[in-house]
Amino acid sequence: NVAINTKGLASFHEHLKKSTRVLALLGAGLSASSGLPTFRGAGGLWRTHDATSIATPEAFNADPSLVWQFYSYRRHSALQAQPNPAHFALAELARKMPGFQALSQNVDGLSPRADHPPEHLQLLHGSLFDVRCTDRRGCGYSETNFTDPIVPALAIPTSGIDPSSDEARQAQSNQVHAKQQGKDLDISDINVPLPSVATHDLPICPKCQKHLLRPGVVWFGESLPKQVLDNVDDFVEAGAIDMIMVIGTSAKVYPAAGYTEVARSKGARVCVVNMDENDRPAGGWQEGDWFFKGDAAVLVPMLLE
Ligand code: BJW
Repeated sequence: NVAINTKGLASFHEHLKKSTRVLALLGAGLSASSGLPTFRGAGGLWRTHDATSIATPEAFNADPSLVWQFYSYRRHSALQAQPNPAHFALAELARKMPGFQALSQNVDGLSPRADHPPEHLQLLHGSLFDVRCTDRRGCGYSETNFTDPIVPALAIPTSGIDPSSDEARQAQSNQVHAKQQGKDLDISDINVPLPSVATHDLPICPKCQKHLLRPGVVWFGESLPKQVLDNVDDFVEAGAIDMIMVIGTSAKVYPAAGYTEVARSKGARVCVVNMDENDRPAGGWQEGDWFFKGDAAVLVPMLLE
């Protein structure tokens, strides 16, 4: 499934060899061959939901049970998944090239688990495994938490449904079907009814013991972590950039997508790795760009070898 222009590969390798300051903008396609669904497009996580009905603070305030179930499922899937050769190749580049920074939009923890040095990895959209108190007036509690499920009520997809209801029978049959295929229930399937989990059974802050915890990810309308933005700005301001690799992202979400144009303004050439040639870098194609079509898990190790 790899359509690669060998002339392009040679010129890419030649340019990489001369490069000392390189960015990589990473998206969900990087983790696709680890078995984690992307967000948009066919098979995407949000195919049956409006993104804004889940990945916003308003959605969490309106229905924390729905939103926590979505994230509990995502935490579980990410923990089952393994980093793929592309995560390892990027981690290796980070160890070899002091002027390399990966700007990851992924919250799945696979780059850290591939031993990507943290000082070369900016988690633009946070992590599924950071949780923090929702109290706005200053509890300030946060922790890294890999417990799966994070609370017992988020364990069983059918819990909370009246066991005699049609909903429960449908959920049960979907679950049996999924289990027969060796899979967990697919929560993004609209045919899978979600139980309602009582708010008091959701993760509660252990410090204030009052407010809910929330996933430490960046939702629409929220600012990206200040320290992360500062780190990226410092890198950009430190000098010319030789190249930005744009890997497995639809480049539709800002400010992340905008880093391609920022890098261009510092002289960078652009290399896109994507299954879909319609997913252009923000600002469009320019003379001298590389496009490698196919699976990032195959292409990235070839590009970085
Ligand atoms: C493969 C493959 C394989 C498949 N190999 N490839 C400027 C203009 C317009 C709007 C804005 C703007 N600036 C800010 C905004 C508002 C908003 C925004 O961007 N909206 C747009 C959608 C229009 N941005 C924000 O709100 C951001 N905050 C912010 O800017 O604060 C200040 C501010 C607020 C309000 C107004 C103005 C300023 C925050 C954005 C947070 C995004 N959060 C999410 C959810 C995180 C939690 C979670 O995971 O649930 O982050 S949204 C979701 O999209 C997630 C992802 O990180 C992000 C990007 O998705 P990604 O990774 O690109 O995935 P896909 O599915 O879209 O694409 C996958 C790609 O892989 C495809 O191309 C496939 O072809 C490819 N692929 N398999 C290689 N094997």
